[in-house]
Amino acid sequence: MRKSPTVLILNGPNLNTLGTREPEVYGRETLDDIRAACAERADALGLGLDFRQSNGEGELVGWIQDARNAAAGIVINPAAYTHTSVAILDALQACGLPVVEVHLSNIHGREPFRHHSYVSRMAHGVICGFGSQGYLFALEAMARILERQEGKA
Ligand code: CA2
Repeated sequence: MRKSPTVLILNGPNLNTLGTREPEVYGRETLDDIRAACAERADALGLGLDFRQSNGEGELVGWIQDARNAAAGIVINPAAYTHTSVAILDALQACGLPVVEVHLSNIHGREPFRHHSYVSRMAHGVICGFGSQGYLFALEAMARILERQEGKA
């Protein structure tokens, strides 16, 4: 039987404290709630899931480098690093995997400094403003991208 392709979902700084403050912006769910919903959806889509969070830019870069040999695609909410990190952009570009960027909030309706994302430059697509549901949309989108890739192989 063919092995399910693994999708790596990466979460950036402070997302480990989700559900504890600013529920009007980020919702009431915790990152563990999102992890559980993603695991269920990945299973339904025939995907393996590796779901991680780090507060460190270097750790995220390391995980992206490792994904080259361990995952079929990356879904990433880089959190504040979205707006600052050329290192994460470079790592994503170098790893060569399809990337879907996700944000809980609509970054374009917020402060001007959140309107620019380094990652969007190379992402296949960006989902923002749908709260935790956005992660499920991102998984659906990744499943389609991988299906299309497989069709070409
Ligand atoms: O909307 C998103 O998903 C963001 O990536 C979240 C980041 C923010 O810097 C981006 O501009 C948009 C912030 C994550 C902070 O996580 C929190 C956790 C608990 C309570 C408040 C924020």
